[in-house]
Amino acid sequence: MEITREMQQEIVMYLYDAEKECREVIKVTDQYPDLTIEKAYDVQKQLLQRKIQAGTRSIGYKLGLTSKAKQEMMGVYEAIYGELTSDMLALEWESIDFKQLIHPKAEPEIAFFIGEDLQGTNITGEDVLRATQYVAAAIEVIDSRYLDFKFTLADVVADNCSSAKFIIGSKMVPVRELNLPEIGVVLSKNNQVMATGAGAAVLGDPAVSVAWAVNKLGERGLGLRKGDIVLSGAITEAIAFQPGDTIQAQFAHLGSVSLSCV
Ligand code: 0L1
Ligand code: MG
Repeated sequence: MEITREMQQEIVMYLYDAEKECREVIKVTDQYPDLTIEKAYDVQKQLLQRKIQAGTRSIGYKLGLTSKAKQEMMGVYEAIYGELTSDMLALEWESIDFKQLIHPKAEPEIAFFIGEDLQGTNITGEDVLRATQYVAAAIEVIDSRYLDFKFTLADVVADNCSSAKFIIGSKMVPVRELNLPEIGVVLSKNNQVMATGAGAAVLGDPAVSVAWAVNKLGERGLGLRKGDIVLSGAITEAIAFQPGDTIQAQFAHLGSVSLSCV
């Protein structure tokens, strides 16, 4: 069954309301099994428009499913992208309110600060490095709107790739000073190490991951703009947290970034 414009609008409001009301919902493909990935990106874009109407702003992109482990777990061979909005940006010194989320998880990522517009369908990791002003440590909080964090690829794309919040560390480092695949990170919860990894876990190189997103955006006539922030993908598995928990990501060369949840 073709997913019509009306059906897309219905899906947009279904996901918009679930996020706003902090409640988990049955995945979209249970009702619309014919939702394709391309149509799911259309839904994602319309969901963003709805959020912009409500007062937020687009400030960049995030990559998901960038590790081989996560791709294999979902039986897919491609990453996905979602859009970051101004209301997702959380500050390290302000606690995250659990009541505003459903079942959040935290994952360490390298954030790129884009210094010049970048658009195309043949963009390489080198092109991304040239267009990047700084990189910084980041924690992304993902919070799927779907029951038990279970979904198909089309579901998660429509749901803006589980995006919820992100926090950026205070140390901005010129990207040319770093070898991104070799940057190590230790992810801790309440001072206990939960996971470790290195930048190479993100499609071999976080810059290659960002290039993948630019090429994918390019196919839709879109691209990165000067000033965009890009979260390049999770370096370790995502860790669930609850009120009272503190999560810290300690990066080599980039310093640390943390979140506390109340
Ligand atoms: O940022 C991410 O890696 C999440 C992508 C969507 C998959 C998930 O929610 O685990
Ligand atoms: Mg992520």
